[in-house]
Amino acid sequence: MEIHLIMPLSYDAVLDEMVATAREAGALTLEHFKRFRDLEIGIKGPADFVSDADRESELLIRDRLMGRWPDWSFYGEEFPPTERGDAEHRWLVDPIDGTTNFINGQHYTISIALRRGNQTVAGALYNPVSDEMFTAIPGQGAFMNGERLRVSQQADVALFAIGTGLPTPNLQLYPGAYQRLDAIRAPIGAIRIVGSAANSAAYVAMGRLTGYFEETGFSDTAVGILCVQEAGGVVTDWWGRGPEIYEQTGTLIIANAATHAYLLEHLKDVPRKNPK
Ligand code: LIP
Repeated sequence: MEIHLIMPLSYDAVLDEMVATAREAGALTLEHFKRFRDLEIGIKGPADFVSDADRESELLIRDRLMGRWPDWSFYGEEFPPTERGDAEHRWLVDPIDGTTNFINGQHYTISIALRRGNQTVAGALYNPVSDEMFTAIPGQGAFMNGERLRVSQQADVALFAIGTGLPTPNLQLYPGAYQRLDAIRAPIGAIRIVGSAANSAAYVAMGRLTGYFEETGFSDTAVGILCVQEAGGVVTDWWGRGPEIYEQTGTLIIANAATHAYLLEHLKDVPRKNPK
């Protein structure tokens, strides 16, 4: 009888390439970003300003990674997916997460996840403004610029710092966003809107936030989720369910254990876009 073994692959060298690629995309997008005040004189509208940078960033990442691993499929936010022969591996990329921040000259991130089946097997998340590179491989820990990350151990509710996103123009698409602030606000220490879902998750992994919740896209958060899990945090949907649900709905709690328990308790009954 023939026996087929699925060999575990080492993704260390792949991660090195992902990091180099994220840095290149960071340098490219920063060139656009530095000119955000041109928006005041109307050379371009905000949508063109950010979409030029977004699209150039995605093309750079796609060309570089697909040039190196031509059999792996590519899913980015800006262009239709590129399907390739390898049935297991695919890239999941957000070329600029935090587009509203970008338009306003504030921190944004570039997120590159490598998925194998339904697992994220390597992740690189780069904030070019602060030059912070977050990396993770399952079982090997999460790092920021090479330094090991641990989530906050804070268990005092009065000192919780909780991140979220807050839609402004498209409120009908995100029902309940403001009610949720009301539901969680007292007696916690702070609510912060970082403006990039990916960056918010990275902040949880390193303890700048004790927790984060939102209804958002999985391509924004895939790397951040892995970083938080590797840094000792908890990731579920708003009712405590796992990736089979939250990867579809994006209804996420990403937090240390104490903040996670608090958010589960306070979010379960507030309105949301995705049905329970
Ligand atoms: C958005 C984030 C924003 C978050 C949204 C979404 P985009 O991604 O930047 O902070 O609140 O849910 O993830 O549109 O900038 O790629």
